Amino acid sequence: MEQQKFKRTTVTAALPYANGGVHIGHLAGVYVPADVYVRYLRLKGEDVIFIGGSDEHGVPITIRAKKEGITPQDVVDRYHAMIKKSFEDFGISFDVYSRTTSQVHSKLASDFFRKLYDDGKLVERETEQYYDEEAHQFLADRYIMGECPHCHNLHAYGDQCEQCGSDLSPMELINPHSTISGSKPVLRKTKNWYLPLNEYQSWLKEWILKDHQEWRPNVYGQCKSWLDMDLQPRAMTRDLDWGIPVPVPGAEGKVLYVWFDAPIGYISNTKELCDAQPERWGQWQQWWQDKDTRLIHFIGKDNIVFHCLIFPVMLKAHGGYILPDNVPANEFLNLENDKISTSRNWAVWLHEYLQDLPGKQDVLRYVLTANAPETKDNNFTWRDFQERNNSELVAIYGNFVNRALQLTKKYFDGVVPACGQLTDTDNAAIAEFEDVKAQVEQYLDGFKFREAQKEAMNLARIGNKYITECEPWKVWKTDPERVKTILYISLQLVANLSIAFEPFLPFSSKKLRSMINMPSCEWSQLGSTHLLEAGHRLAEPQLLFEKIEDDVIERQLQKLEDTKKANEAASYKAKEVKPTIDFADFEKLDIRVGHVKQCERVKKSNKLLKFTIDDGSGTDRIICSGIAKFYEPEQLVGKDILFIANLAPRKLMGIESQGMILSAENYDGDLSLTTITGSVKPGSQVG
Ligand code: B3M
Ligand code: ZN
Repeated sequence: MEQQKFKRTTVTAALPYANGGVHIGHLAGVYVPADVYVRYLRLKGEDVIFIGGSDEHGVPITIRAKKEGITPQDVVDRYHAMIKKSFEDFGISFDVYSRTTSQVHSKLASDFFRKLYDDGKLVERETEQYYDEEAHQFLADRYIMGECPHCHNLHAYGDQCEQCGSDLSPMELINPHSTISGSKPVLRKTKNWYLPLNEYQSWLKEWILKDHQEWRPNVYGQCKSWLDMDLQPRAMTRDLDWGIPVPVPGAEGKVLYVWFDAPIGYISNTKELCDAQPERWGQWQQWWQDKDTRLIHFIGKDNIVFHCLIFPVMLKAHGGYILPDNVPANEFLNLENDKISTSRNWAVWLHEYLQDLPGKQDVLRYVLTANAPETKDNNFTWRDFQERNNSELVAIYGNFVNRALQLTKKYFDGVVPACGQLTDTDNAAIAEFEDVKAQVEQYLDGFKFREAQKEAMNLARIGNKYITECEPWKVWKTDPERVKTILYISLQLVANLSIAFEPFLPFSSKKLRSMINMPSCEWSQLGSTHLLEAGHRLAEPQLLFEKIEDDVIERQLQKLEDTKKANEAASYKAKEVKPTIDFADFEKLDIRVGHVKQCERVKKSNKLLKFTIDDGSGTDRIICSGIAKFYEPEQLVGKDILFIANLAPRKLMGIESQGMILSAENYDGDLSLTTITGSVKPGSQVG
C-alpha cells in the first residue's frame, strides 16, 4: 500500500444551490461517493473532516425570488432546510452543513477578497454592461432577453439560447430587453475586479498536467483542454444586489461573484464547525493551511473548471492555503435515458423517493454506486433499480445473512458455535474472503467506488457459495460437529459483510450489526475470522432487504410518464395561423350538422371509421374519417357532428367518402370530434 504521507484529510462535497431540492443525479455524482469515502477513512481511524453546505448566492436565486414574489433570503431559507434534511435522511454524514449566507462566511470571503486586493493580485477593469434605466440596476446576463443571432428564437437569454443551445453574450442578442422592467437596456460603464488567470497559466500547467497525472482521465482531460487555450482574466465581482458586498472603496452596489464566494464556503464552514466544538477550537486552519493535510473535492463534471483552475488560482494567489490533492469529479447520471432536468422536473427527488419508498435509503445508495457515472455518463432506470434490489441485495447479500442467522438460531439457539477442524472447503473460502479487504481498499483509495462495492458484494457471493457447498442442513443429521464449523465461518463472513458494506450501506450495516450484537467495528477487522467468538449470543434475525414488487416500480414509471405528458402540454404552442382569406372564400365552404346513424370500423384500416350520416336530405350520406384510434364506433352513434357537405367525394379504402367530418387535432396529434351542444336539425348550415 501507498505510504501515508499526510496526517489528515479534508473532504468537501460541492455546495448545492439553494434554489431547488436534491435529486438522484446530485446524490450519484457527488454526495454518495464523498460519503462512502469519508466513512471509509473514519472506519480506518484516519483524521478526516467532511464539509458541506448550501450555495446561497448567485443570479438564479434572485430570479426565483422575483418569480415567486418573495425575497432571495426566503428562497434560500426554504431550500437550505429541505436540502439539509435530504442529506441527513440519506446518511450523508457531513461534519458540518452550513450555508454561504452565514456571518462567518461573509466575513471570511470578504477578508479573502480584501487580501487579494491589498496584495495587488486582482486587476481592475472598466467595461460596458447593460443597464436598466427604469429599474436602476445593471443586468446580469440572465436578466436580458432578445432574439438569438443564430436561430432567431425571440426568447433567448443573455447567456444562452435554449432553443439552439448556443452560448451567448448579452451583446450578441438582437433587440435585447430587460426582463425586470421590459425596457430596452443601455450600455453603461462599470468597474469590476478580475482574477488574472492568464498569469497563472504556466503554473497551472505544471501543477495539473505534470504533477497530477493521476487525476481521473475525464478531469485531467477537461483541465488540459482549458489549459491548451489562452486563459482570460475572469471577473470576481458583479453588479448585483444579492451576495457579499465587495469590501473595497468604489464598489458600492457590487457583490462578490458567486463562484468566488462559494468555494470559500468550504473554508468558512470548517471554521464554523471548529468554532462550535470545544475539542476543535482553534483548529480550523490546520484543515486548510497545514502542508500535512490532504484536500479532496467531490464535484460533478460541470464544476471542474472552478475547482481545478479558478479556486486553486485563488488559493495560490492568497498564499496561505493548501491546494486540492485530488478532484474526483463524476460525469452525469441520466434518468430513463433522458437528461435529468430540474426545469422539466425530469428527476427523482430525494424527498419524494423517501415518501414513496420509506426506509429504502440504502437501496438507492447501492444502485447509484453500482451505476456511478465515474468515467462516462450513466443511466438510472427503475427496472434496473428493482433488479439490483431483488437479485443482488435480497438474493445475494440478504439471503446469505438470513441463511447463516436462521441456521444458527435453529441448531444452536442463536449462539455462535465453536470452530472445529478446518477442511479444504473452509480454507478455500477463508482465503477468498481474506483477499477482499485489500481489493476494496485499493479501489476506494483510487476513488473507484463501483468496483469497490462490487468487491464487497463478492464477499456475500463467497458466503452463499460456501453455505450452498457445505449444505449444513444435510450434514446436521450425520455430523452436527461439522455444522458448528460451517456456521462459525459463515457468521464470521456475516460480520465481515457488515464492515465491508459500512461505507456504502450504513443503515443496513447498522441493522446487521444489531442482529449479530456487534456494537462497533473497525476497518482493520475486515478479513478476520475471529470477529464473533464462540459463545457470543446473536439477536433475533430479521430480513436485511425486502423484495420490491412490480407495482411499486410501475407507480414510479407512471409518475415519470405523467411528467412527460405535463411537459408536452406545457411546451404546446398553437400552430401559426394560415394566410388570410376573403369572406367570399369562406362562403364557399358548406359546413353542416349531421346526425350519426351508424358507425363502423373500415376493414383492414386501423385509421378509418365509416359513418352513415343523416344530413337532412332524406338520403344517407357516407363519410370516412381517420379517427379510429381515438374512438370506439359505438360511442359515436347518435352524436350530432359537423361536416363539410360540398367537398369533392374521394375514395378511401374502396369506399366513396362524401365530405369530411370536422375534428380538432390536439398538439400531440390526438383527434377529437366536434359536436353540437344544442338540439339542431340534421342538415342545418354552420357559419
Ligand atoms: N453551487 C454549482 C452546482 O450546484 C455550485 C457548486 C458550488 S461548489 C463550491 O452545481
Ligand atoms: Zn438560438
